[in-house]
Formats: sequence, structure tokens, C-alpha cells
Amino acid sequence: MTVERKFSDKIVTIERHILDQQSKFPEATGTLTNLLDDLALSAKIIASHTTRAGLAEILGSDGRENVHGETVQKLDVFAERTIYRMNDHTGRLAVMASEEEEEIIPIPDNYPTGKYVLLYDPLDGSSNIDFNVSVGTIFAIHRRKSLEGPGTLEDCLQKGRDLVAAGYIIYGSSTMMVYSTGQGVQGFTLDPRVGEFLLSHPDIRIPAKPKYYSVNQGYEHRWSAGIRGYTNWLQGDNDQGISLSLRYIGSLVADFHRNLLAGGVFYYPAEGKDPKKATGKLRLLYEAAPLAFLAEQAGGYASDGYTPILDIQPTGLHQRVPLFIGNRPLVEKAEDCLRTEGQK
Ligand code: AFP
Repeated sequence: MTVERKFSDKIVTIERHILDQQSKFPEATGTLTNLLDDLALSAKIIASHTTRAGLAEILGSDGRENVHGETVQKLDVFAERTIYRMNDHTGRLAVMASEEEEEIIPIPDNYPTGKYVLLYDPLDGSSNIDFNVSVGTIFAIHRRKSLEGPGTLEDCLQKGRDLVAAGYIIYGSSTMMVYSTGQGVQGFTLDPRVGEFLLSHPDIRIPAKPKYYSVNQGYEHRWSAGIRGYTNWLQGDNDQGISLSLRYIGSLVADFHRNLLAGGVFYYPAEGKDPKKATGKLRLLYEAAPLAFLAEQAGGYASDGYTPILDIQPTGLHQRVPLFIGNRPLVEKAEDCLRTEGQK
């Protein structure tokens, strides 16, 4: 029997893909490859629980509050512990930081430290879990700046521009891991039958023609005139034929993922009339910077309205920033609107 073999028959697992990428860099030691593998395995473990969220005692919050005063869901705790336990002992990391923890997370003394720094939001959008809405994990990887010993706060406070890799896992109608090491954006879908992430979305590029704008329009009364004008512009108040549909899930990974594949802009602006949201809601290190890295790698752009997100020097672990992210012309239009507003 002769079997016809085509290129499209190639089955690319995430491990194979990461190794292929590594082989392009002869000086690579494999540490980043192994770190990404550890994250893929963490994702599979978390996915095995998110898909059972409605079933067991795991549903609902455990009553504790995280450092931002938000109620922590049990799955947040599980995802947080899973990522920590998969990475504390490997000798690949100098230090970690999580959206759920106030301070940096040191590597325990009895384990070796390594050259990378892992920042993560273990389960973003977790207030949606009880309603069967997609949630996600976001991760960001830097090279340590300190030379040896335990990693430091400064190792964590690095600009997005210096990221080595970033990505997210979306736990939705299927589980996907989307990541970049600075050579484009690759998307893998978890085949639950074989327990492997398979390359399903190679070289993702944001479509040039956008479809959606995503914002919590319920907060419009607290926006500045510039943001209101920008929203009108996206809705069709322009002479460029742009007229976008509104889609907002309230789960950043899901909103970003849809716009990455369909084209559009997500924004969470500063809310002048709410002192608690003077710089928006989203965190620079765990949400804005890693997604900005992916957006730029996919041909898009992200800004806080004035400065590219990737160029902002973080000053605190839990710093919040306004975020505009998606197709470059749409994000630049937001910058225009805010600049014009500032000149009035
Ligand atoms: P939760 O993790 O508390 O659900 O917050 C999710 C999130 O940080 C981000 O994923 C969403 O884009 C954003 O908040 C939604 O915030 P609003 O509910 O204020 O629109």
C-alpha cells in the first residue's frame, strides 16, 4: 500500500514546535523550551479543572480576598498553586510574581535558582467562572537582571519591550495556548482525547479590516470626552467607512483572543470620575504588557493612550494602566483623541 504524504499531514505538537524554534538558536540551552513546556503542562492541569467547574465543590468563591480586595475564587487558588508548584523547583527561575500575591514569590532556599523571571495572572476573568464564561491564564517571561542568588523585585519590574516570551491560555469552548518568543504568534489547541496541544493557528496576524470594539460601555458616564468621542468614532462617526460591532465578555483573555483573530480594539480606559480607576483597572505586568507583546508580534499595537505599553517602565508589581490594544490604526486613533482632548 502506498500512502500519499503531504506537508499538511504534519502533526505539530507544542513540544515539537518549541524545539523547532530552539534549533534556530544554536546558543540556546533549552531552558526556555523547558519553561514553556512546564507552562503548557500547568495549562493542561488547570484546564482539567476549569472544564469541571460547575460540577464539584470547587464552584464558587472561597471567601478570601486577594491583594486588590477582590473575592478569590477557588479555581484562582488552584491555578495559582499549580503554576507555582510546577515552577518552584526546576532551577529555571530566579523569582516569580503573581497577580494574586502582594510581594514577589521567591524560589525556596532548598531549590536552585535560574536565569528567567515568570510573571503570571493565574486565572484572569475569574468572576466569570460561575457563569460558564471563558477565563484565561496570562504569562510573561523576562531574563533576570540580577547576576545570581535569589531574584529581586527589580528583576520583575522590567519593560515589556524586554520580554523574552509571553502568552496566554484560554479556557473556552476549547483550551488554547497562544504564545510568542518574539518570532510571531503561534496558537495551539488542546486535543483532550490525546492530552496534547496541537498547532492550530500558525503565525497569527490581526486581520487588517477590524470587526469589533470591546469596552465596558456601562461605565461611559465616567469616561472623559475624548473616550466618548473615540467610541462614537468606532461606531461609525467617521469618514473612513469604519463601523464596528460591540463585543464585550469582561474576561480580558477572551476579549483579546477574539479581537486578535477577528480584528478590532479592546480598551479599558482611565475613569476620571472614579478615583479607584484613575489609571484604569488592568495590571501592567500581568495583563497589559504580555498581551501588548503578543499584539505587536501579530502586527497590532497597544498603548495607555499616550505611550506604547511596551515602553512603560513599571514602578510597582501591581501597577494599573489604561489599555488600548488591537489593530494599530484603531489604537493610534485613541491616542489622537486623548491628545486632542488634552489640548482643549
Ligand atoms: P476578574 O478576574 O475579577 O473577573 O476581572 C477580570 C478583568 O481583570 C479582565 O479580565 C476584564 O477585562 C476586566 O477585569 C473586566 O472588568 P469590568 O467588569 O470592570 O468590565
